[in-house]
Amino acid sequence: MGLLNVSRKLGILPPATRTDAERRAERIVDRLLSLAAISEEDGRLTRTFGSDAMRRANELVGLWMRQAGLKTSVDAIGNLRGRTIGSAPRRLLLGSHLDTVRDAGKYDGALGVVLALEALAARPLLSYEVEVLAFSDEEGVRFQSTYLGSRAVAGTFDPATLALRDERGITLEQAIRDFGGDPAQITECRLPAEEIIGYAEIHLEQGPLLEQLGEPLGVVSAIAGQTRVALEFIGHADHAGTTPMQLRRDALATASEFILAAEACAKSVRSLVATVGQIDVPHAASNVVPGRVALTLDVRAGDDPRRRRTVAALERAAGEISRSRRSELRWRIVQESPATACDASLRGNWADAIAEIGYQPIELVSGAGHDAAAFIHAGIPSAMLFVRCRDGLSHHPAEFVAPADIATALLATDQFLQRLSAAEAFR
Ligand code: HGY
Ligand code: MN
Ligand code: MN
Repeated sequence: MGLLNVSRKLGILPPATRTDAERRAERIVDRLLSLAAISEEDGRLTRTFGSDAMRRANELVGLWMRQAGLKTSVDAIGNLRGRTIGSAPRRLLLGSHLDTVRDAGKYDGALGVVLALEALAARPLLSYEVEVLAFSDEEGVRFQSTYLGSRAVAGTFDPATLALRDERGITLEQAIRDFGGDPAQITECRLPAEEIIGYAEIHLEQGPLLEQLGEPLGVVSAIAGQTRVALEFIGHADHAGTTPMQLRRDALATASEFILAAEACAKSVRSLVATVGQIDVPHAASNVVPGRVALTLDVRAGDDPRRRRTVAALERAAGEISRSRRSELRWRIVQESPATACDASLRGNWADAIAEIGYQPIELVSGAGHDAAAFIHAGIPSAMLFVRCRDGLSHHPAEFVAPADIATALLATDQFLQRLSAAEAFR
């Protein structure tokens, strides 16, 4: 093996040139624009689990994977997977999610997949295999789930979630079949732990810290825990014109009192956030007192006992408000994910890679959930690289990551892969 190859294997290659990285970053931006045009809604980007838009996104990204020299497949839960075909006994998992929230930005999820492919397109000589994972459902928009795709790969998929129903009453199980997957084969998505070095994810920060610090990159130390609740207040539908105020059991007024109580409660608890993101008044009409209201509650904190205490307090508050208005409360925890710490060794590798290319390795906690949490829950070493985003904005169509910061993230990823190769070669 020539000196160049040995040096490459040992990860002591000088970083690719800035100009080269900026050229590659342009292709990433072009691809993100192409991907953002694949939506299930006109005029805005929305791609939810099992949709035709997800199928078309898998087709396009699958083509890019094959252009990067990867062997592609779609697994039983709709994850698109592309892997190098070599003889190394272990593999690094790289990836992020292809599903989006409604009216989403172009970078959330997609950046991690497209940037990973760009890093591999440079055909780095590595002492391990790589598998790029483009997950089928991280946001949980359609089923109020989280990490469906990554939990399947990590081996922690809960079969009970197959019974979750979307707004049309379609079960997750049926949606998987409709997409061409096989619920009975989901356990086959799992990779044997002994084959996995770990999971690495590149993701926009979705917060303002890096921009405030004037740094393009950060290393995630931990991912906040989250609880997702489905609530329903059941009052009584009545005529808006003839029902006296003191006789009403107005479910929307009850929900409104709860929403403000949840906001006040979260403001009083340090390092915790609570959000009612969805509210639905079935059979709503302007001249009908709302009889039923369904809403979602999302509670996040880096401290799990604090989050759980707050969720319990909010359930009590919802019950008290409901009783005071002669209504009934239905409260169902749909999903819970504990706070997770990223792997120290992989975090150190990201930090060294960032320092190698001349930047400060800022450490920060992620308030947003990420597929990396599913791997950490399964005991698989995982770490994330955060990339600065404008105004910290995300889950919004104006979400933006500067091409120069994408180029910097690419240089850091090149270094991360090479450093890991040296460590794996001498393991
Ligand atoms: O909701 C989240 O934190 C992530 O964007 N899925
Ligand atoms: Mn998101
Ligand atoms: Mn995301």
